Amino acid sequence: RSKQGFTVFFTGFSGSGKSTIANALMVKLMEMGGRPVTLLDGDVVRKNLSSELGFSKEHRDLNIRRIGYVASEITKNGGIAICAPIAPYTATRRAVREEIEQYGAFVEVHVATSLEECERRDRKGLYKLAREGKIKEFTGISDPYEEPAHPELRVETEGTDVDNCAHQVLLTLESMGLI
Ligand code: GGZ
Repeated sequence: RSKQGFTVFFTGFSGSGKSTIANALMVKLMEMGGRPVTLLDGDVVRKNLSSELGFSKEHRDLNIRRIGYVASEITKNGGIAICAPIAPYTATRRAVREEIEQYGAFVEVHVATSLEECERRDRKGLYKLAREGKIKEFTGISDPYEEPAHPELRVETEGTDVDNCAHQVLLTLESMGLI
């Protein structure tokens, strides 16, 4: 029945709310029981798996491929992987999708908070530093973000709270027969 593993792959700007929604989703999925849930958050992966990498296209791609590999192993073994990197490149996201779809479902969720809103919030002060040129190759400011054309779900965070966004992901998983 619903024993297939799957990966929920969030993508969006820094400060878009990916981590917050991913965490809320993790809690909901854990409460439901059943399959083990693993969160591969951007910062945590950068610290533990990709500490030598910077933010060039090559390094971002390598980072995403590593996340994709770990998520594919989790998916293969019937678990749930939740990934929350920026993942700015369409081709790299597609490669990860193809790798994971060999073993289970890939659910791409675009956290569609606008750049203007992320910069307005500037939770970590990084946009300010990027504008001042103190952080180079910053996504949205001095580096590209290729918006997903056909994600399984796009969530708007402006005017929608975290719990509602996480709930929308659950509804998508349900409609795909995954939970
Ligand atoms: C984008 C950067 C950069 C640059 C540091 N560009 O809000 P945060 O701080 O915690 O999330 C961002 C994180 C992005 O790492 P990812 O592994 O998700 O990126 S990618 O998927 O592109 O590999 C931000 C911080 O690292 N950060 N410098 N130049 N974000």
